[in-house]
Amino acid sequence: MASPISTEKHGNVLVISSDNPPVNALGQAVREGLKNGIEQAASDNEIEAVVIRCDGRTFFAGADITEFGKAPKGPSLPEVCDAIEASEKPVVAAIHGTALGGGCEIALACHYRVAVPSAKLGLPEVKLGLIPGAAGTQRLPRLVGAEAALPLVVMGNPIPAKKAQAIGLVDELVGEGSLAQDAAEFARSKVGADIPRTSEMTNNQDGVKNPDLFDEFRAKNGRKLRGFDAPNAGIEAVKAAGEMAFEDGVKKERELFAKLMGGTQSAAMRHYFFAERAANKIDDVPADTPLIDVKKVGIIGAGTMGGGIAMNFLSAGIPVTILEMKQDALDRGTGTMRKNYENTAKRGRMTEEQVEGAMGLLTPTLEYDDLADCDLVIEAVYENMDVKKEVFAKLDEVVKDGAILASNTSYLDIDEIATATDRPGYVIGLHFFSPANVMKLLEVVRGEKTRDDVLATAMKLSKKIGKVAAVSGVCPGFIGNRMLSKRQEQANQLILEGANYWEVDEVLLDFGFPMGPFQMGDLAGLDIGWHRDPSKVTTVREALCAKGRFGQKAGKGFYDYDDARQRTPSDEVKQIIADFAEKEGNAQRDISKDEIRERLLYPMVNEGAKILEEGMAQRASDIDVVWINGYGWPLYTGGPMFWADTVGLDTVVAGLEKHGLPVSDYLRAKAQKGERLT
Ligand code: 3H9
Repeated sequence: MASPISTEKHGNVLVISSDNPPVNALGQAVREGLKNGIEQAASDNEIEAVVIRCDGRTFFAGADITEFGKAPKGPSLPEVCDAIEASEKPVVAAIHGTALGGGCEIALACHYRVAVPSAKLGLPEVKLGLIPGAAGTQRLPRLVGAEAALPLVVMGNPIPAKKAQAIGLVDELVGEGSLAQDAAEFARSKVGADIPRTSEMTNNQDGVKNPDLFDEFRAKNGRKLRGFDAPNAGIEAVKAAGEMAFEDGVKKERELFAKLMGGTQSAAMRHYFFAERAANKIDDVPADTPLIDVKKVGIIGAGTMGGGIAMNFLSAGIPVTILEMKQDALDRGTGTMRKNYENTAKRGRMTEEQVEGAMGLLTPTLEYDDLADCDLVIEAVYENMDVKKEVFAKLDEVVKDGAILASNTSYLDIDEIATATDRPGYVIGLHFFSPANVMKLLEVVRGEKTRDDVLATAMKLSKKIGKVAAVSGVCPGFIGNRMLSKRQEQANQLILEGANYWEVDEVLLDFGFPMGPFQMGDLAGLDIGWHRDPSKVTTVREALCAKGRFGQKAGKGFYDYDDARQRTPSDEVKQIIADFAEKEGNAQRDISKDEIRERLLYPMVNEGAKILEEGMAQRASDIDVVWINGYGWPLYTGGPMFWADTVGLDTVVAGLEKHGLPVSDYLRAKAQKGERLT
């Protein structure tokens, strides 16, 4: 097979090019080719300088993740980096697209880095539960200092070329259209100059002079990093870079890297990386399905949900017409949207111009007719089948043919909604999660008659508005809420059997969720869907509402809240629960944290298995995508399905049986055959 690496002489400069689509991952053949290219440059007397560049959409986007866990073949990435750095002829990295992970490490091993302004550089290994493993944690701080290196290594977010230049990671910005020529010219200008080798630099001494830097960084970012192993290893490695000789630092990095690579967190996060990408693909919809051009979006309902949904499109530069029934509701809704944008601007994440730009794309209206020329209309009205059907019948009447009609329902039957129209093929569910302008997940609900182009367009659009999409079939609650209801059932039951509700929350917090079910209820409002009759009390939740305990907004729900929203368990609620348990004749007992965890999570796995069996999710990993992005399931466990595989399906089945909970045939069969869900 032809090598993905080619070389070409441009006078005294050898240009080494990689052509390994889609992202120039540094697989075996690429590494071999790079090493050969450097050797060729060394042995050719006409050559005085070298440029390393890539064809296609990006510079090397990292090591080839598909090779992880397999026996290493050919030169390792650290070897290739060392060979580049050791070159006696200056080597220049010519960067476009994204120089990520191993790609950034290649660039760090080069003697100079030039980039186009649109390029991004970064070390995202932490997002795969790893740290850089080709001396990135040792070379980067030597080049840019420990303080500037820490966020790159520990948080993993790439930075634009301009910022990279400001911290010293990029030497020169060059024209978007002339990278190859400019890089060669730059390389030529360095012939004869002393060669700057990153491994010999000493800018990392800032961390030695001020060792508090590391603890301060940890303290500042602690909340975001809670539960993850890799970020701490990253901090340790950057610290080591200042304290150790390069070779020793590299050894330290390798030890940390190898430990992470062998651990479950990295396996889980690598699973998630591919899961997110797989979720965007629909098995029976061809990749080349023609898309519907969505140039204008209509939203029905300017409440919290409708407003949040609208913001996604406005932020992506797509004009939105938003409809309400009454002027004051419309004004309130658009006012909230503006306020949200302005708050983002205050935090420095948007400019005033961008706020005005987004709001300028919004057209508020009270007339259905104004939705006529929209390519996509999403309704976000009250969750009631009759109301939804009425809205869809009206839309069918006024909106142009060929437009997509979507419902944001979180559990209603999309197929039934579609019957209100004469175009069921154009009806789809787009279930956003609250706050819709923030939450990453979009559950795309495929109705029985939803057309391929409608579905493919929804998936494409989700990417454009920065969402992570997963497809669900039509079933009550779809993937996410259907599984959530099983967890909630157990949570409600556990507190009637003697578990304290704050312990139930704590078990999930310890597991890695941002909050437990009772905290979540308090945050969302316990009065959602309440019948508003304080004399009618059939559940603990209704009993709380009857006493005005509506949740955080009322200062009291399951918990009492102080002015700083700190929560404490409430004696009143304890009594309410105790009274309820007595009335229902529930014997009280001590319930261990293990039992709580198993009873909350195993039934979710069981429901996930049923969802798979019924074909409501295409693949187990789609369920993981839903739970990680929509419900705070900890990423480092890989999602409920991957987690169940890690625990062992036989253990899950045994646990369900021990607690007297149902086991689906599908799950039992998988466990018996020793198979995995993912
Ligand atoms: C590393 O470097 C370790 C080293 O420090 C040490 C080693 C010793 N490998 O995301 P997209 C595939 S760790 C293999 O849809 P985009 C991806 O699966 C690595 N495959 O495109 C998809 O395949 P498919 C550190 C990869 O334009 C296709 O490429 N680097 C890799 O939205 C297109 O991807 C990273 O973590 C890979 N490294 O985004 C960067 N990357 O079409 C990971 C992508 O079959 N990559 N693929 O579904 C990314 O962040 C994004 O892919 C990127 C492009 C921003 C580059």
